[in-house]
Amino acid sequence: MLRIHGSARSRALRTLWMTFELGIPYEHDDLLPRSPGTKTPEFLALNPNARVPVIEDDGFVLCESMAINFYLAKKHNSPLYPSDPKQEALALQWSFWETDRLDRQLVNYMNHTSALPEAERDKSVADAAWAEVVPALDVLNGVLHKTRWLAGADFSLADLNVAGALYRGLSMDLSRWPAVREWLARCWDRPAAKRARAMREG
Ligand SMILES: N[C@@H](CCC(=O)N[C@@H](CS)C(=O)NCC(=O)O)C(=O)O
Repeated sequence: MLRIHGSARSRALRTLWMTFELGIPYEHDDLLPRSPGTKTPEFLALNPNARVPVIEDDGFVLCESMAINFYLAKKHNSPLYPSDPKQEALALQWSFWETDRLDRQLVNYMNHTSALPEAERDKSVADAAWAEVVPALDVLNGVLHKTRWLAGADFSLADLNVAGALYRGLSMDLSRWPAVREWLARCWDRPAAKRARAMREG
């Protein structure tokens, strides 16, 4: 049985989305980031980074949300896992790209503009993050202007990983990036995505 450690209010959102796409049974350890449950010896034995998500799959332990989705999609022979090596490589490319160019930058921007209590917000952190978010979204918009999906002719793991990470984009003004806005809406319109989103927002 698959066990997912991590709240929908964390990067485990993308793990839950993938799990719902696959329609597989799972147990949920609804752990919030930095909560005491992430500091216990038992949790640190699973992920010494003290971060979520982590999965246990019949004894196999894996962290890093992008890797988890590759594993789950491949193990369950999902059509979301590109069978063509070039498209598989594109899914890797976009997942690494998102992690490098956008993932933490977007979190920092949202934390320091809205999510954190006002007294804890630091405008210089928000500004530095935004200075990296803008060129990354420019790149994504340029690509999505020419192609409907990131790896191949249909929605795939590549789209899920990047759109999952761009959850916060759903509440941002994306008018500068219309192709991103439309693609994000298409991705998050999927039933599995809506179910994951309802868990986060419910
Ligand atoms: N690259 C990791 C990042 C994991 C991560 O940073 N998770 C956050 C929650 S979204 C966390 O647990 N943070 C705890 C901390 O910052 O101490 C992944 O994609 O899984």
